[in-house]
Amino acid sequence: MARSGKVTVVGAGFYGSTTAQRLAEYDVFETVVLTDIIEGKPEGLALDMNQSRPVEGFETKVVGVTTGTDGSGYEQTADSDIVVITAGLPRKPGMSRMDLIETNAKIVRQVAENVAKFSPEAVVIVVSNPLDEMTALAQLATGFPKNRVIGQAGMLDTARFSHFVAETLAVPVASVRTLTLGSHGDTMVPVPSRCTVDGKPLSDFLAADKVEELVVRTRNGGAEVVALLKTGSAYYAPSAAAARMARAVATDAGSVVTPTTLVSKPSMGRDWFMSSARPSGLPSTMSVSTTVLKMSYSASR
Ligand code: 2OP
Repeated sequence: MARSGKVTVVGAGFYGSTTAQRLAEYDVFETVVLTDIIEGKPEGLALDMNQSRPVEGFETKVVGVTTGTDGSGYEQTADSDIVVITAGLPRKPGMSRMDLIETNAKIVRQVAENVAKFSPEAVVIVVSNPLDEMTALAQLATGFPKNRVIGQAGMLDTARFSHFVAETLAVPVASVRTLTLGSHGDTMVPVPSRCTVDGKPLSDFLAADKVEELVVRTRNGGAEVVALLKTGSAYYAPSAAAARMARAVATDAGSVVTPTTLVSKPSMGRDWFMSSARPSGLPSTMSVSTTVLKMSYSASR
């Protein structure tokens, strides 16, 4: 099988390392680079993942790189086709994603500048929180065209909605289709009217108050995990979504995802970051869907 391309995952916490692992196990990339500022951590995790190759049966090479805040180490990420930015602090119980904005903005800005310097042609997928704002910041700091800086949130939030519906109805998750739009935060918009089970409307199976419970649980899906973990936030579902988006971009899969991206609305006099439904594949082919419901960020404020 032909493998091609280089994908870099910035940040080797649970989110970043599980994303790197999933990307490596897809076995479609030549190289997965995992970076972190904690000396030895990305190298150790990369070695560990590489040692799993005979068992899992993948040939992709994982490279771990310690980076410095001065940009040292980034040369090993050079010419990445895709960069997934997971760097930054996760939430603690009781925190909103917005509580992370000051700390994570400094980190994401510095990472984005180094990404722009060393991988000027990359597609950037941002997962750091607060997601919509960090995606906007990364687009501004890289100076990349808007269709090359996308945030991962809608796919995760949609997956959570689908899981809750499938679990509630005790049906296979594969029979459920849902859609979640809007910001990756309190103004998230799960869309029950777009939810089907075996092709039939969700309202055929659940009363409106039950549907509303699932909507609220989806909106709080990340916080529910944070409250249980006590330290750190979710990473299995988030990394599944981030890795799937990276693979969709790399393979031009034509799948439908809901990225957060800058959508210019000249008639409104400002630009917005939002999650919207659109075909994936190469971001340059993306077009704004009319199903966009909620706008979450003004980059020109
Ligand atoms: C979540 O919702 C980490 O923001 C991510 O779990």
